[in-house]
Amino acid sequence: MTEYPNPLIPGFNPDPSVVKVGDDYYIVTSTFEYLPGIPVYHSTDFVTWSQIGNVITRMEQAELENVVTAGGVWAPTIRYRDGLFYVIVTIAMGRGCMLYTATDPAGRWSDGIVLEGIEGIDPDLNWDDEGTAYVTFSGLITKGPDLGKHLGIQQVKVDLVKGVALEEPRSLWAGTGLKFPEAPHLYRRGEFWYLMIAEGGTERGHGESIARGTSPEGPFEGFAGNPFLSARSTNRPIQNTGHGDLVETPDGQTSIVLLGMRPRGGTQAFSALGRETFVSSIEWVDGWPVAQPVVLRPRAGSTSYALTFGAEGAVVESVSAGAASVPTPTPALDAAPVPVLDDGWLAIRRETTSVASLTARPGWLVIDSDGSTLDDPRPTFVGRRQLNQTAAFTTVVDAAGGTGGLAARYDEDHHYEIEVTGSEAGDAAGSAAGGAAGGETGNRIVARARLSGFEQTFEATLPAGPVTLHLDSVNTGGGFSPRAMSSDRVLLWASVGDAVVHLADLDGRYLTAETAASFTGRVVGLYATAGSVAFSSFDYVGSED
Ligand code: 6LW
Repeated sequence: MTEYPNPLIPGFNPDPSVVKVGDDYYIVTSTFEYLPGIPVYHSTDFVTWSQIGNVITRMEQAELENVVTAGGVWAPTIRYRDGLFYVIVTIAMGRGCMLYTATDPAGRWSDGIVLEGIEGIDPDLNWDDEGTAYVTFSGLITKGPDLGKHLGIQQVKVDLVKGVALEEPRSLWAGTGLKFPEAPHLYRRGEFWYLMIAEGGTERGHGESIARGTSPEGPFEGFAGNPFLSARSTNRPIQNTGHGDLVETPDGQTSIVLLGMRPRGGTQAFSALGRETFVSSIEWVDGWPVAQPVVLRPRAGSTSYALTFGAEGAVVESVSAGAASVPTPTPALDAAPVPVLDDGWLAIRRETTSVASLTARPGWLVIDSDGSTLDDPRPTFVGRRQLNQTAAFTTVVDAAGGTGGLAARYDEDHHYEIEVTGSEAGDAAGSAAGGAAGGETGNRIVARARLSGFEQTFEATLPAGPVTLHLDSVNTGGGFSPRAMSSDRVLLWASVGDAVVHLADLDGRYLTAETAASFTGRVVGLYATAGSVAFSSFDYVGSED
């Protein structure tokens, strides 16, 4: 049994689904309100993974402009049949059950069609021997007067071309009685059809259960060993394990690709990175799956990359050896007429191209503010996933024309940031407002912690010129103290030449999946809130310290 790395795909990558086509493996994950949506990761050995594209690259594919936070792109399933890749997904509190197709999983993916008659989440797609397509889904009602009601695991036969259910949903199974039976996947194995689901909710009670029958429509008989996989009530480093998908790995074994979290702190309470993608192996005993515990097996060494913004787009100046086995900056999907950011950058409820320009000022990424701030649902922000438990992000910013900086974000209510207002912008704003900034020279630096209605700012000044901004996520040092109960500390600091200001040392627990609870993970990136702000680099160094 091969020991594959864990996390398999680090950072904000929940609800993984996997498909094997020949010797190639593809994994997709959830992205909620972020665009581009549904990253596609590729591997041939199940060890080295790279992002080859995204399914949702155009606004009109998903209509996420006004989707509520914690809604949006939930739980895609990727499948392949007769030369075509299919991704079926719920746009929760939005368009509903959507189907996208592509001949090349790197893209371009279709505009997508709504599958009418499927009310619920977490759709799975499979076909029987006659080619009848089945969508099996979790009957959680996410809108209307029955919001929150759960109908168990449901199924419909569908016409994939017309985009309609061919029957009223049938109930298949409600699991063992744990809350939220969801994430169903249907598999053919030998004489049986297996219906695997997640149960217990996506938090610490999460687990996987399975049932089997001789027809894809059931009836299904539950496994006596359910839930056959769970980390609940254990002290394993990887918790919340569930929402899995089965695949035959290169070692010839069955493996389960699933979500998990890595909570830290004295009581394993807070997960900075959110829900990540992990893998574990399965043995079949008497026709039922026996799962190995999901073991922490991080890749050796540190992960790092350094980006500069040249005329060709974001130029990768360096990538560490470790980073070769995790998502790294890749060329943009579409052969764009102008340089655009690579597939690993994310924007919020809008496309990255509507936020950042690589041509406005050669050698710089420029963000023009539209007056929004990070408290707004659609800020002018582009960022990347934090990939490691310990991480250092650095950027160089010229804010002579505005206000902007570097932010760590879970959602509009939970973010920490450090920003610069350059002297020209500060003079203009200060004079106009008759405020204190007027007449000052140099850069005004503000660090801000914004948490669900609370806000704290920290201020300093630095000499004029481009400012280097730092956002570090560091280990609390362990032990048992109020500080050690948290996931990490977030340090915000800035420098111009030899002048350095350390503005804030913040408790990271407020930017974790358990606290923000908005389904996403930690995304760190660049933003502007006034005028026009330019960034010349974006560097990352991460480790599992
Ligand atoms: C997803 C559901 C879940 O649809 O959380 O972990 C929801 N499981 O299956 C959003 O990620």
